Amino acid sequence: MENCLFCRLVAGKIPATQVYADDETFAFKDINPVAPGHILLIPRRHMENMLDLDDATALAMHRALKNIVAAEKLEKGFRVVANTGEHGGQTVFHLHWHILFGRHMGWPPG
Ligand code: D5M
Repeated sequence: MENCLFCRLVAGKIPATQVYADDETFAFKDINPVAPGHILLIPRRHMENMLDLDDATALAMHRALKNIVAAEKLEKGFRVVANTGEHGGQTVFHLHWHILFGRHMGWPPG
């Protein structure tokens, strides 16, 4: 998708600080972190949100998440957020999981 920010990022047309990559997924540091650790995990293939996620890609995303958690040594915990749609606060319409860590997370979110 030519006009999709994260498609362009995964294609190397926009710089990113890569954290993890495999055949189906890509992870990089969020440009506007809201926690000491803030990684975005995305599928390489364009899909708008959680509702477009197919079974195979969901498995790949989960496997990537576990690899990142192990590599970043997140045994103290972390939070995964998938802002979805207007009321969910989504601003980039290529599915991404925010992986937040490095501090105690509050609840409820804003
Ligand atoms: O989150 C979209 C997120 O994408 C937001 O936290 C900023 C991040 N972002 C936007 N552009 C970039 C680039 N170029 N690199 C890294 N991170 C970026 P949402 O859940 O859609 O509000």
